Amino acid sequence: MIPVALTIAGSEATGGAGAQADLKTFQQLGTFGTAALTCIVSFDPKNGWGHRFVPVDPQVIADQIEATTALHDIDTVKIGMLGTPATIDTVAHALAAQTWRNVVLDPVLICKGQEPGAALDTDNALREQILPLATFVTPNHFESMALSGMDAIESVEDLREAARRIHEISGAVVLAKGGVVLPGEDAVDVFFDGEQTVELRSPKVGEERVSGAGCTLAAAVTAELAKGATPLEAARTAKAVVDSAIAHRQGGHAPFDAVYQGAYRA
Ligand code: PXL
Repeated sequence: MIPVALTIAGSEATGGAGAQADLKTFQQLGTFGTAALTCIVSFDPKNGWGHRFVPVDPQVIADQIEATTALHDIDTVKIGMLGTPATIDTVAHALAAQTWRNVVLDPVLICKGQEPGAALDTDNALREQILPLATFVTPNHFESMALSGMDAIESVEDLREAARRIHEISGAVVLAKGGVVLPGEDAVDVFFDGEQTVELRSPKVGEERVSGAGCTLAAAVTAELAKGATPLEAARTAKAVVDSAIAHRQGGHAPFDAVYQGAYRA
């Protein structure tokens, strides 16, 4: 049997991010990809490519998770954009219906196009209801500050501290992403599993963010864990997948490019 990976995430129609990126990554890494959609994001080309965001009805989210988990033996799930407190509540309850070997959380905190007030409720619900369920969490620079309570993360040392703090509050393995935000030649991610801290480095590919990099990283971790990799092995492979996906990125008519996972070879 091919290992099955489930993503609980939003649709991003242009194919760069969200469930589309997750499924491509799952496929590329030799897993059988499944997806339960939480929301539909449509970029708005007439409005600076801002996000138009529509949540999926909570019962429909629950139905999708019920269907995939009933049909397949799934012990490894990735959680991407949830977007509303009602969705978070639904997903938290759906996850509680079975035991999981791996719950990989990409803690997508704010999404352009959401009201700041609604976003705060969503952030708090994510922290209270989903973060405790996570076994592996992949915060970016901004999410690392929000989750760790640190006012600034300006160095790899700061990122190491953030990873330690996020591990303390969640108990999860943390892969904190410096990305292009931290200064220096390398994109540095910090892995912390409660015992060892490992810096994962690779040369930056440009200084621009590429759409879908965060989704791809967490999806690659998920696929590798589904296949039985250790958390550190999964993190190393995921970083290589993202490096390749950024190097082979796809341009279009938006001011940002999108990752392409299809050139990666193990
Ligand atoms: O990259 C974050 C992200 C996650 N999920 C969905 C998105 C985005 C960003 O556009 O649209 C559905």
